[in-house]
Amino acid sequence: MAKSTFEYVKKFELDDTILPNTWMVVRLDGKCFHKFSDDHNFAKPNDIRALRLMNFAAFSVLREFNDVLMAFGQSDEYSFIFRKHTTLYKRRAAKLLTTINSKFSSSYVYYWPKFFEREPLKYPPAFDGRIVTYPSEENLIDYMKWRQADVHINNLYNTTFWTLVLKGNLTPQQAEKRLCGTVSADKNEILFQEFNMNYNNEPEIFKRGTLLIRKSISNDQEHQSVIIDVHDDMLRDKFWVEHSSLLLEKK
Ligand code: DGT
Ligand code: MG
Ligand code: MG
Ligand code: MG
Ligand code: MG
Repeated sequence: MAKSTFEYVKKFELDDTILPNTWMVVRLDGKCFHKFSDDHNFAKPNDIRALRLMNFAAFSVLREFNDVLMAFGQSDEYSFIFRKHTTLYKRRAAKLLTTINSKFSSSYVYYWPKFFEREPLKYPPAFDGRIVTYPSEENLIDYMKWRQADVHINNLYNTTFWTLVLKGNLTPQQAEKRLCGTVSADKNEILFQEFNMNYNNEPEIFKRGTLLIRKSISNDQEHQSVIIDVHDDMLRDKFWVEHSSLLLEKK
């Protein structure tokens, strides 16, 4: 069939192919989850249902896209790391970002009732997304460390803040003032001295977020790959030595 006279419009589509052989990271983040978490009565500071739902939605993404090596989630965000040499969607940025985001977002809604049995979803949530490329393994590892350090800082603050409010009967304003200028050791000390709480005993999922990785399991008959969730400390270089195979290219 002859080309239509309209077909030239296709030329307006710009190329957004990402550089080959680089680490691509898609990070999604809930839109206005400050409000969304209030509207859906999330427990403070951490709602285990909400975290498990995020993990399950990310799990659906990994199950569908084999080129996603691993994913890391915390709070209302999730990062997906593609294998370095992936040619999925010819490495077109918009195609990768939008497909991952919509698979994640629709899974979040689809599986909502599985985790929030008695809490109906009041309106459809949205997630923003970005795709960032890292040229070296060192940069990628630092990215993972950056996101996990963020969990630690926020969770220690939030845990102390909400303990002061819920158990110490301070107003949010008083709790904020109390924590102003404090360092990590001070917060650990407040929890321990005043509330007999050892921060170290808080659940790992709250302190460290969730890393989804693929693990191969083999017995005599067959090899299979499963997706597992771990809450290891990625800030220790030891983690990356022990898990060096994570970043190795499987051709
Ligand atoms: P954004 O991302 O700019 O559209 O705005 P937000 O409001 O989503 O802000 P963000 O992403 O910086 O912070 C995440 C918010 O989600 C934060 O206000 C706390 C809330 N959130 C996330 N997980 C939980 C949870 O497990 N429990 C509660 N109570 N709130 C949570
Ligand atoms: Mg944000
Ligand atoms: Mg957000
Ligand atoms: Mg966030
Ligand atoms: Mg199509």
